[in-house]
Amino acid sequence: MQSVGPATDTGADSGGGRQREPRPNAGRPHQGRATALWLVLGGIGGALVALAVVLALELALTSAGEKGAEAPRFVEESTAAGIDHVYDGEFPYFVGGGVATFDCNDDRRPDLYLAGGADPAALYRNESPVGGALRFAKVSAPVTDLTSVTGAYPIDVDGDALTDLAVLRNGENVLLRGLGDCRFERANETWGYDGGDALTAAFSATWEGSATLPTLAFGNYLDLAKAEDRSACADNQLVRPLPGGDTYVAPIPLAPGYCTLSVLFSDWDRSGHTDLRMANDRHYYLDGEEQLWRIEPGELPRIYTRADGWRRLVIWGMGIASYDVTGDGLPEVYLTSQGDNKLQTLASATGRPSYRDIAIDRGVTATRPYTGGDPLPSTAWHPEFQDVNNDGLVDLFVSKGNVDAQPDFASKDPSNLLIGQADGTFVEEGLAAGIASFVRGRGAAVVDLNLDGMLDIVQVNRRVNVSLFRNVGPGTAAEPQPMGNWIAMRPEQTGPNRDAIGSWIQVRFDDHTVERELTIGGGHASGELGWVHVGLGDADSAEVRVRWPDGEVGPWQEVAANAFVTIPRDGEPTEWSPSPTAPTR
Ligand SMILES: [Ca+2]
Ligand SMILES: [Ca+2]
Ligand SMILES: [Ca+2]
Ligand SMILES: [Ca+2]
Repeated sequence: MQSVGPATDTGADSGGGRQREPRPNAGRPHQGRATALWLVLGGIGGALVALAVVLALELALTSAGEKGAEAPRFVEESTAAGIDHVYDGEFPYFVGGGVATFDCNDDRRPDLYLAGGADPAALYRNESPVGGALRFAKVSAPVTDLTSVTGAYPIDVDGDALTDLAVLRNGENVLLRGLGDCRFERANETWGYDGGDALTAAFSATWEGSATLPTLAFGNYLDLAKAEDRSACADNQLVRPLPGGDTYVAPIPLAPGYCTLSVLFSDWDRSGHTDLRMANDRHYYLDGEEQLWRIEPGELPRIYTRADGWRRLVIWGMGIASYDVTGDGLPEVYLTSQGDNKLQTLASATGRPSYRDIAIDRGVTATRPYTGGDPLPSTAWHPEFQDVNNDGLVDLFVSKGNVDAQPDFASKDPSNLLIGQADGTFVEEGLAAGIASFVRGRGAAVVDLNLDGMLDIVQVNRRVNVSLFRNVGPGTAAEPQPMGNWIAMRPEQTGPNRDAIGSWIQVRFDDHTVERELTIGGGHASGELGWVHVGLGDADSAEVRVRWPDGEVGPWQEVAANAFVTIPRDGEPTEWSPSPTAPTR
């Protein structure tokens, strides 16, 4: 265990202004290749010619490096890893198909809970050796093998340090209380939660004020009792705890609902409290739009209106990803849809929720398939910002796949891996990365499944097995190679909200600062709880600071790169090393 003291520079709150000498790109693969080539050519004589060749090669590689960051390679190995699971069923299981990634047996490896639609959901325990091929073991139990599951989100509802699950269903939603060793118990009655009977595919949660229990938001899709009526979207629900209590009271309807498929509590204006964003599917509503609800503790929810600055946006809203792409401290919002996707940025710094679209500027519209030859528009579901090549620039994964057999949309519709560039744009690298396939993707997670510091991808698919992509960097399945430095963090506090949801983690390295908001919600029917990953490029250390959910800001603390670090609220960052092999019971 290694802990490190506070960094010398406590810096200004805004961060990012501090300059350091840029590091030389020592250890970059192309330099090794160039040196080897020089030696070979030198050996066969004509050193001067060889030098010229090397210089030209270096120049070409350098300009290529400036033009575009490299994508890592992914190896698909779900069957070999022991996963045999489909998301299946006719309408209404055309939407949903999520995965919850979280640790259920305290080895800090992310385990998987996979929605099955009409088939049972399944829990898989992660038995992957560190840095090795992925391996999972199915954990069957009646309490988790529920049918009619559309998605799930991990959350420690009762603050006992055992992660619980919010299971979303066509029918009654179920809260599962974690008991350890990947066992769960139904907790709807214990916590006073009425799971209702709606078709739910969206979830988010926030801790309001000093409440013991989180406030839960459920996004409901069609009202199936009135499904013949095209405007029959179900209302959504806000579920708050009894003030000062440890049970829930009757849900508050969030009406009108516009066939919601993703919801997210986020502090969009950095005011210190979170509001509730909703992505809604225009396929079924008549006069609907995207929505943002103001959620003020102790007050009834209120929809943001034109008078507040909210602008009407009508899309086939499927998924939400929130991340500060522009680096000004305010998160952008990526919204998946059919055809073009949106990247919303605040139109002004006035604190009004007026957004404009910068998806075209940044190269993230991802409108049509990039390979496979299908000319029709795409159908996008789960978006997620993560740094998959550890170069310090965030990348964007978007799962894709036809709703079922919609003729106006692409049937060969590969998921996207948009690699972030130094100029702020993104470049499609799904094909080079090896994740291009024509399965119908749904929910997903970009998460380090084998604890080697490279983010892997799990994607739930309609009717066919889950896709499980292991990130091998520039290497191969047999010999993965690291691709850049990284840090994986977990803030922890005592009391309710142990995972410090609502925190902002700031990571400062080289000449920039990355900020990440800890949220539960968004995506498409899929949630993650665990290590927060930030790529560091060539930096061999970083300074880390947490703005805790109540607004208190911790000190800058230096941490070494390539480590898993817990950040306790009242203590120093502590390195954690995984045991090389996972427990297998
Ligand atoms: Ca685990
Ligand atoms: Ca718990
Ligand atoms: Ca990157
Ligand atoms: Ca990995």
